[in-house]
Amino acid sequence: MMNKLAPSLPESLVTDEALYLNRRQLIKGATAISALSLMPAKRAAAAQRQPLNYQRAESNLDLTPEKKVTTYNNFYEFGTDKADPAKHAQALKTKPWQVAISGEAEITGSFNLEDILKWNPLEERIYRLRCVEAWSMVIPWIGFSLGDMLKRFKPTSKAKYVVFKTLHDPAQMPGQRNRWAGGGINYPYVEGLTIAEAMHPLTLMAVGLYGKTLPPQNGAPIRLVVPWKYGFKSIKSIVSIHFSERRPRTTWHDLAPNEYGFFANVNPSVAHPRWSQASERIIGSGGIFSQKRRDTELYNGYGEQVASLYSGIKENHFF
Ligand SMILES: Nc1nc2c(c(=O)[nH]1)N[C@H]1C(S)=C(S)[C@@H](COP(=O)(O)O)O[C@H]1N2
Ligand SMILES: [Mo]
Repeated sequence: MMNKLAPSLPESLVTDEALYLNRRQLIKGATAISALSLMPAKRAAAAQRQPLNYQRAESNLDLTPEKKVTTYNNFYEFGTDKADPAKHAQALKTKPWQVAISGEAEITGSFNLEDILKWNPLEERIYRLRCVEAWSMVIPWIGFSLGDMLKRFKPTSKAKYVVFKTLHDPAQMPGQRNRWAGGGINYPYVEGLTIAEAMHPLTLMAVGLYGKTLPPQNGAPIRLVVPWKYGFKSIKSIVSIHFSERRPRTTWHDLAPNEYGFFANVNPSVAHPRWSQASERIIGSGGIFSQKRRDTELYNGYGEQVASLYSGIKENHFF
């Protein structure tokens, strides 16, 4: 389904980096103010995405158009507007990239993404994404099971939780420079899963979407995707993974403890304090006046696979 009202990205916005840098040279002599007006953030060269080799997936879900997936984003490190990440994240430096492994595991240390990528073959996973704001997408991710990666580090019996952190680099991330620009979040963004959730085969470490490496706005070069939980659990641009004995503090829970819990499993019958979660807007399904909705499913439709994770849990795992 194409969205006729969606603005299309003009060719002028996707000029390659060399050309863009040449333009910068050309305007060097201009005054700062006119340089800025010639180069609004929107004109930043789109980050180059590399094609990936991966095993394709079959799915009968209707994919969200790629343009929507890469222009309607939540990545508060780059601003709180849905269009901000695509505008402000293009210069994010994703090479070289390292992920630090620490805590309750036999093997810890810093690992290059290039090496991590050699450990497991890449596969496509077509998953629903349900944001806590009551909109949804269907995204063809490319990655590998988080559990397959974590097993290599031999977590100890004390590893009850896995804690993830996003890059903290205010020089690259304008949302981290002040509270107002970054939506009030105390950076770095932190998320966590129980060890059982982290080891579940559906839990994905994604490095690509739509056949290519992730664009920065979607969490390049490596991000989490937990399809049965609200989207805020799926932390982007990960630089640290920590095995912990204790439940960590997590970003959205810290920000509004009465609105966002640790588990955040999708449930249509548990309303957010300020809105219903019973249904969701399908992003890319039509224009402002014709956008379709669907009923939200328990565990976002993945209950058959994941409900057993919560059978022994007494606390409210829907919060
Ligand atoms: N570091 C970080 N990760 C993040 C966020 C964020 O603001 N910062 N937003 C979350 C939210 S609310 C959602 S819905 C998803 C959106 O992922 P997408 O932009 O790839 O669709 O990313 C999640 N991961
Ligand atoms: Mo979200």
